[in-house]
Amino acid sequence: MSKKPQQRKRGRGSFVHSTRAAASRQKDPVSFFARKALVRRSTKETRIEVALDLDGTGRVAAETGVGFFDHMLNHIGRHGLFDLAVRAKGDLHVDHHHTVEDVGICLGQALAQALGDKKGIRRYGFFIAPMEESQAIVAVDLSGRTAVVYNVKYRGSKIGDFDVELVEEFLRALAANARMNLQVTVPFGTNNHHIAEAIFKALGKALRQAVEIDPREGSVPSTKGILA
Ligand SMILES: [Mn+2]
Repeated sequence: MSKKPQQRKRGRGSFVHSTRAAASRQKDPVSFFARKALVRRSTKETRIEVALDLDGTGRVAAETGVGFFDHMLNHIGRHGLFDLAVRAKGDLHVDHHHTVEDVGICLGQALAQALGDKKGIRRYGFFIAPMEESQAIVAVDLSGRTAVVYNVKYRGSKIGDFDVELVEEFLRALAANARMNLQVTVPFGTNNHHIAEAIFKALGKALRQAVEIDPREGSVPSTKGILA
């Protein structure tokens, strides 16, 4: 029918995955552009690159220098079916805080960028993830307004050398920069690793739903006509 879909030019480095354009797989005109983003951010505390393709296959390369955090980023990408590359060089000699929070900022910005005007998306997503003895419930609304509910109790403050409070820091940074409503509840669970893992898996699944193109939705899914 029409011309070949254009891709937005974003990448400069080989760091970015070469992925097929969403438009080549979906005939829906609302996904005419590839839903990708590349975010770079440098401060005195961290240097971060995030490449994101919402219509990926779940390929993730996460190198933040924080092993447990890389493991969690893998869950977001794998279960969100995103292609996601995260490279961070942070002040880990201080602690993990700046690195984890700033990756949240960059991933949130990448989400917002890749979503563009949000035309045709489902907007809402939710998932209940069981993980051994733990369960996490995550609900998201890509509303353009930031709100976070984080209702999680851990046993102890660490997962290996990772502070569990950083999970919340990451999620708050992500939600603020993606401008979404993010609600996380863990009704039960005893193992900190399982609790965190359930949260990140549920987040990936919920985001996948929310960013997905709804074939019946031809415009921005809001009575206001805008999600910003
Ligand atoms: Mn694990």
